[in-house]
Amino acid sequence: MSATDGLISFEMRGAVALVGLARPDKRNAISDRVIEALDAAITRARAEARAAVIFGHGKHFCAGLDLGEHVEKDAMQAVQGSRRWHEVFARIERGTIPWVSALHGAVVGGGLELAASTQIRVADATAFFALPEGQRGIFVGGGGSVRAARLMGAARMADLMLTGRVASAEEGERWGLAQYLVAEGAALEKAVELAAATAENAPMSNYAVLNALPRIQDMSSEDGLFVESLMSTLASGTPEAQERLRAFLEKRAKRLDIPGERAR
Ligand code: 1HE
Repeated sequence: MSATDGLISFEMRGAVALVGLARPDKRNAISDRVIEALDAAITRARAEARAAVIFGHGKHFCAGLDLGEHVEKDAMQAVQGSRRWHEVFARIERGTIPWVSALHGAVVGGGLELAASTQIRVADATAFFALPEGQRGIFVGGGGSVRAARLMGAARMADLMLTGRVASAEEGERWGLAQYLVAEGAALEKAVELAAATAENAPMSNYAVLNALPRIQDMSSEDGLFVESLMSTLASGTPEAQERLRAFLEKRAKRLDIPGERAR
């Protein structure tokens, strides 16, 4: 068996790693083995790719925590499990390569927490978002109270958790749970396209977006502005930045697409 244990698929497309939750018979529910397989896939993606996409095989992205496994755990095992999710998802959120999630069907509980750890989320028209922890008698444990609450706001998250509300793909996009909304079946292709675009950036710029931006959100404005200056100086001091700046000035770089000029 590979390190991804048959529970996660791994494929390279150019510079982009495609990581698939491959447990469709259980709606890609996340067990301890799935978390370890995901960790192995993250390690491999970091070594082999410049960007990565995570998606779900079957009809749903992910139905969250494996409830069958969870029900057997005592409090100590449960807290250790939650902390392990935090470690693994942090390697996506604040790692070395950008991650894009392609969302369809259920993006529920821990599935939403996983998606919230990626930098870019693409939802297709079938995607729906829910946090049924309240109905299951538990609480979020995969970083949702931090990451998902920041994306949609604590009031919307409280509503989802208290009332069992299921948000549609359109609502999810409006609430900030996905930055892109595409037609049914088109999320993976769009996610790969976006990941390939991120792979073209200077690695140090991507590193700054992944590691400085979320930390600056946790700082006071003054500290954030100071860290921003340090990070931007570090990034612009690299030979790659110098070459990219010169390429623009010498008209060797592609200019931005100006909206309105596209159709011409
Ligand atoms: C599961 C899980 C699961 C499905 N753990 N086995 N998550 C939830 O509360 C969501 C629970 N799941 C559902 O509401 C539905 O399964 C779905 C809406 C996602 C999909 O419905 P459907 O009709 O496609 O599938 P199904 O018939 O409900 O489920 C198919 C199988 O997957 C079935 O097993 P089978 O052996 O009877 O075939 C289900 O039991 C199994 N299955 N979801 C285990 N989650 C770190 S804290 C995070 C806390 C949470 O994530 S709480 C939210 C948990």
